Amino acid sequence: MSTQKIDRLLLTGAAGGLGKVLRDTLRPYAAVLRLSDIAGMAPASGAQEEVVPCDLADKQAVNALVAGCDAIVHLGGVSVERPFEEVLEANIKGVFHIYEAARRHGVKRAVFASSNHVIGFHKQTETLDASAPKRPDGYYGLSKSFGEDVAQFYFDRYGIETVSIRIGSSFPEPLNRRMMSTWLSYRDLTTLLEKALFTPAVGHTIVYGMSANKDVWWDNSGAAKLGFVAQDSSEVFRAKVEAQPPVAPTDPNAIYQGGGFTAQGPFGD
Ligand code: NAI
Ligand code: 15L
Repeated sequence: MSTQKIDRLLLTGAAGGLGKVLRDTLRPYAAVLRLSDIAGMAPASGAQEEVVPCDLADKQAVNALVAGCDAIVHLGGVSVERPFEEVLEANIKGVFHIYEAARRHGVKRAVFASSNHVIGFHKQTETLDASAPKRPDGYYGLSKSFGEDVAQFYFDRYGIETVSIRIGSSFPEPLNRRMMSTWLSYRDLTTLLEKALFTPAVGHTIVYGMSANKDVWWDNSGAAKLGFVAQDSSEVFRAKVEAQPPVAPTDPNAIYQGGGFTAQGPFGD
């Protein structure tokens, strides 16, 4: 565990599945954790927490949210495939507003919760490193691809450093066969975030967010360069997952890295 502490760390998406976990596990790394979401959150527990509701689509509100922060872990936004207009507001405008505010307030380090859906149309038979061509598998994946480009731009133009983590599937345990490859434990997520926040001179680095699973599709040497060593593996859940009915070879969940996301939408036709 790092002994370093960030003075004030902003965590967006704090009311979400990962946000609730990280509210606890990131505590050692910040003197003050500023927690934000559009959804309701538990009140601040003591002076080490600040709870600041905010809609990421509201540029002025995001500007005020970021004031006084020293680093940002940006998890907030739509986290599944949704109609483009929803993704546009929360994710595309949202990530732009976060980086604009970071620029205005002199924030020098961010971590962007990207997703495997940036490369979701690659086949499960391929092994990708972080430089593989992007193949977003929907509007959500497109928004994460845009977010990575925004992070690169704000580094090139303004020197704001970011680690973009293409998270696989971060849940208490893998929920299906595909997640045997993509699973990221909460413990490994926290370690990866620690490395992303404190490793010097990362520029804009893209890494994959996965545990030490047995059958994987990603060469995660970028994360290793940050000093990340995963401690967990989906293997301990194999018997439970393989007790599920088999997946047909024609099912997108058995073909594409992005699984079923590749077959969602269009919406509203
Ligand atoms: P989640 O959906 O549980 O949490 C996202 C949070 O963002 C929610 O609390 C939601 O209220 C908030 N949000 C949505 N729109 C907002 C807006 N306009 N303004 C402010 N807040 C808004 O998602 P989860 O699982 O916690 O994921 C966190 C981040 O990690 C997301 O960005 C997601 O795309 C990314 N990610 C997560 C993966 C996973 O396996 N859990 C995999 C890949 C990426
Ligand atoms: C994601 O990007 C989602 O946020 C999460 O809910 C999972 O669906 C995950 O990808 C996945 O691909 O399993």
